[in-house]
Amino acid sequence: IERPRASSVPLHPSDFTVGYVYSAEMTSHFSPTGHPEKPERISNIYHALTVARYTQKMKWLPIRPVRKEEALLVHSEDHWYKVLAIQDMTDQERIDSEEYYEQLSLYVMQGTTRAALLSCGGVIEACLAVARNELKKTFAIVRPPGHHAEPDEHMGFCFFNNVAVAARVVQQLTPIKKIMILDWDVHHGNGTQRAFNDDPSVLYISLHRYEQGTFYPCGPFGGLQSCGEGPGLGYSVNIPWPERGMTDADYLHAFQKVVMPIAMEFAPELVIISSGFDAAHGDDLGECHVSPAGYAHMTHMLSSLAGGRLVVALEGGYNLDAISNSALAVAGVLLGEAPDQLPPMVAGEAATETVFLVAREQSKYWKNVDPKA
Ligand code: 6DK
Ligand code: ZN
Repeated sequence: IERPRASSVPLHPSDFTVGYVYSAEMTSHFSPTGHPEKPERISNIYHALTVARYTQKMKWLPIRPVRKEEALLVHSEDHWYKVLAIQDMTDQERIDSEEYYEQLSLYVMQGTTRAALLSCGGVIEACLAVARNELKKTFAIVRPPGHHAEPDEHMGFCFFNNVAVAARVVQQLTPIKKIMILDWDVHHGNGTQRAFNDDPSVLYISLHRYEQGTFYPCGPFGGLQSCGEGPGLGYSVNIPWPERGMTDADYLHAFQKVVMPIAMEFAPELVIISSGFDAAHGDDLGECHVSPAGYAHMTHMLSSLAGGRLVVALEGGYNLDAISNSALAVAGVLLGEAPDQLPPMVAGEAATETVFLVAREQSKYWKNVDPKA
């Protein structure tokens, strides 16, 4: 039976194939003195998607706090209580601990715990909806971000590792076991790699700036030779850019030579994008030049995996216009629009050299990767 498809006719709930998570409640975490990881990051993205009439074509998924048993699939019990304790701190305790948090690149306030719980729960719900085949694709517009949060440490604007916890919950509650996490945030997701470093069931691939000792998170963990350990050897793939200024051409070159060949060989049942938009043109922290069309093309390529089961979870991204435009382009692809055509372009020398070195390293583990490419 044909249903009318005029845009003025609201979609029947069962017609939705794309969903999103957003709640203004996650604005309860903010720095009164100003900080790039601010509430407007998600409210602006949500506003842009609404103005573009995208949210009305997507199913809104209710958000809820992560449960303790879920968080403990990745985090220690100490860590859980460490984050919960933030909401019970007195003003004096908060002043006294400011330096401690600053050392970890964190700020905290009373509403921090609530926002962190919701952000993680939101990504869980976005992943479960796709893993249970209720929706094809979802976009989790959440904050605070998660990919730096380690099993026993909060750091780098992150409290719970939203994506890592969600991947574990999916494995526990659904038949889906093989999950790929593609992290295009400009920073290395040390927490996510740590969570799955020895686990072959979760493939972690990250493209990030890596100037050892100077670019956050600074350690050796994001290097191209950090490929996982034990049974997980080969299931962590780092593409470490040696300098600022990477472009669409550089990212697409890495996708062509390394990301997609490995992804196709791994054959995930679910793809989660740790989607920071801080490699976007105009981002002061990332200092790179990925365009909205560049993000659209990467999303489109990843949509070809896992029967189209794709979750986009927000991580970083600090230029409000850049993140809104990038999110719009990504959401357009989720909704089935073709990515804008990119102009002719070639990858730069630094990126070409990096991708070559990564391909050589990864060809030890993946027969699809050409070591000379
Ligand atoms: N601090 C992230 O984007 C977080 O990966 C990045 C964390 C960077 C910490 C070091 C740093 C600043 C910079 C400017 C002003 C204040 C603090 F987790 C994500 F959000 F995704 O650059
Ligand atoms: Zn980042």
